[in-house]
Amino acid sequence: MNDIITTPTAKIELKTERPRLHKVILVNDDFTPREFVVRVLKAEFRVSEEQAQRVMITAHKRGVCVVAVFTKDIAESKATNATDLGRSKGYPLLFTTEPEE
Ligand code: TYC
Repeated sequence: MNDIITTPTAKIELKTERPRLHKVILVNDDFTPREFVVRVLKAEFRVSEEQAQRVMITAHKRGVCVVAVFTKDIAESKATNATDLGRSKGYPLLFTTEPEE
């Protein structure tokens, strides 16, 4: 009866792609005090005093500095929280996110 045996020829490749990581970027401004930027970096990103100083000074001199990389959701929520900490004190401090290449 139904004795035609077919053997599959196409190979199925199962690829699990790693989720793309997103950078959190600190943007310089002329108003937020340096110490406040450092305090926010330590509180929201759990970096050391030295690392926070380095990131703050880099953004201050170059305009922007990558703080850290996370999955999209974490990067976005940390950037929002950190930006809101500045806003709550009336500062224009800004953290943005962008996907890593
Ligand atoms: N430029 C600010 C000042 O001179 C300090 C500062 C650094 C603000 C980094 C924001 O992302 C920033 N008070």
